[in-house]
Amino acid sequence: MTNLARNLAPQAGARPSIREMANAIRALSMDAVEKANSGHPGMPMGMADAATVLFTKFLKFDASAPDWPDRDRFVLSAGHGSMLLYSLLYLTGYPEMSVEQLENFRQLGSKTAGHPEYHHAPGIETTTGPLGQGITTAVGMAIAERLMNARFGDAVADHYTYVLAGDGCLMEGISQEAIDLAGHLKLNKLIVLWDDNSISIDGSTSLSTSINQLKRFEASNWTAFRVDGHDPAQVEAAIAKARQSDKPTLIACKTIIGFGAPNKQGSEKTHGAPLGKDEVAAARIQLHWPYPPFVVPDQILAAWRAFGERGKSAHEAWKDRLHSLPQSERRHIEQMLSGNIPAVVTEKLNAFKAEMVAQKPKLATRKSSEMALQVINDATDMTIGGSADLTHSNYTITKGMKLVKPGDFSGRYIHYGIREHGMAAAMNGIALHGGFVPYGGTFLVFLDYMRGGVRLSALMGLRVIYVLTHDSIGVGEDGPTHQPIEHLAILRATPNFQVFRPADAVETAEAYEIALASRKTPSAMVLSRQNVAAVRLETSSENLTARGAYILHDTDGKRDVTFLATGSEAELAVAAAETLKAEGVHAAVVSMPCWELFEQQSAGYQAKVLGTAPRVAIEAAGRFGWDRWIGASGAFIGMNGFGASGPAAQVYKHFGITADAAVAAAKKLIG
Ligand SMILES: Cc1ncc(C[n+]2csc(CCOP(=O)(O)OP(=O)(O)O)c2C)c(N)n1
Repeated sequence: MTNLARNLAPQAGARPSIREMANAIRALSMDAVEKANSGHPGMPMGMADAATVLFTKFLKFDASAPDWPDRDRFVLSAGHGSMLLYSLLYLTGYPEMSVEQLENFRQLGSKTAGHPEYHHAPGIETTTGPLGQGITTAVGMAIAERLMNARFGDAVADHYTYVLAGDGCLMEGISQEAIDLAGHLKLNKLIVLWDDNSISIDGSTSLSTSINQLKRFEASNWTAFRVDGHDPAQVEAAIAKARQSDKPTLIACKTIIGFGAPNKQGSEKTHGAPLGKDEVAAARIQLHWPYPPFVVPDQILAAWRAFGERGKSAHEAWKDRLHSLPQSERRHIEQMLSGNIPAVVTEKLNAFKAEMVAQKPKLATRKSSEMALQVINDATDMTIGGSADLTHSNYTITKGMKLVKPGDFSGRYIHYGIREHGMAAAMNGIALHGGFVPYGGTFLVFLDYMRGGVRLSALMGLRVIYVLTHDSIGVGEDGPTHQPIEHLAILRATPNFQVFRPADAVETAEAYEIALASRKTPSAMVLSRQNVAAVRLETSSENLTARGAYILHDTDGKRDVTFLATGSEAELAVAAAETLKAEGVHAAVVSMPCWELFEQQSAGYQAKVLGTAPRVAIEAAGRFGWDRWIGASGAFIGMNGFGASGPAAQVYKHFGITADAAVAAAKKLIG
């Protein structure tokens, strides 16, 4: 140890202060950013004191068991400050977060990605980085906690959800959706620590906002107050008070960004760039932190590690409580927490499929979806339904479903309000929390309003089911603002996302079966407003939708042309094939409810289904993406631009999406 180090080090034997423990976060953060030559030191340095209070005085966690279901959740909504989280995970002794990981901050293959990524390391509760997502995801987590609590009581579920959010999170529009919903539902176990440093990338927040955040939160039915974020006693008192509130709480922590960097603190210069060698050296002196980069003195590390173990007894007590429950209740809880859907759901869906094959109903697929959901919701209590104020258009509520209400979480249907983006992120939170499978509805066209959340469902690999009705120009009179054209393409372009556009009730039931079994992939059910004819007329023991595409209507050996169709256009393809048959032309129809699953089939299966004859694709949406299936010589019947307002049948005709057009296109190809 150098002389300087000796002079500045904490007294041997003395218990490190909150400030000394917080300085470990500051030093690790500035050193990691410096080594990576990229990253954001300002936020971790500014919020280190408040985070230290939270982790050492309140947060219920057991670092050796990061997945303990009743742990408190900590969501770093200001994901750019990822080094704050990585430092805390290292200091408290979470598995996999070694000092080497901190040294490899932002490097390829490390667990310490630029922004926290779910699955990269235990203790990272959610992926954050797109500002505003974290706080909204946390609302979903807090809802899930209350849902579990309402079912099984405090003995099983009784934890807080803490969020660290910055100015950016609170400026994003999605945060209003989150705040409004959380306040309305009285999510009193949700506590947000706001890094109230008045700085964002461009400089002072006064460049772009004059809002009174405390009043904004209060107006949304929150408790809200301001403290000095560098005064541990004030932060501690505030969190203690928040935990007693019967509403969610905002604690504005007035902080100095980059606290400890003597020449740069308080300025946007610390937000997203390394401090530089000289400033790091100056900060070491300012913070009384004489140790080399990435070295935390034993005494301070030991204190942190002790806090990492403090929750063990609470964890053990939770396990004991679980084990002392009646066996059937315990099994029920364990099954929900395992995430496995009970086998009875598939059995009931199979029976439903058989019924639909027998009845051959002409139904809108949104209606088929409602019927499938009825079967599912009756067979398992794991599903949590909802809609962004389109319940009776999306058909997402089923008989017997009770509503989730302010302060009453015994129900299982959420009126998310007109908040598509908030709904998507909240569903991510419900899925991340565990115990439940969320599904939520809106019109397909409003996918645009929730893409940020949808993308994170896919990136994180969450089982979230989007029920997206009114899926084409078949919407009719509502006109082009409500007629999705490009939305299937963007969904299909999203990695790790299953897009189902079922053709009838049987395919709809099959799609739900797959979506429920897809533990690490979100799904969209893209559903028609208008009635469609049944196309699956024969019983099949196999889930054909699981193939992604299959021959719906075969020829007798010879094939002159192949129609590829999805959803409401499958019946047009079948009609076209029948017309052609009468004229001696052999046309096969391939139903393609899920491209992503078809891509996963063997080359042999794909070749058999697609055949070698010319292909005509029919889908009442834009062409983007179809060329890969129809090939260079194929034809596409669909939309070239935006739709138009008018009765659905007339709009279809107007845009030339008809069986006759399919027949004509086929004949032209065959020559
Ligand atoms: C949706 C979204 N828009 C923009 C960004 C880019 N961005 C990252 S941090 C930041 C500023 C955030 O300011 P603040 O929350 O005050 O963070 P601080 O400067 O205090 O670290 C911006 C604009 C982003 N990550 N996400």
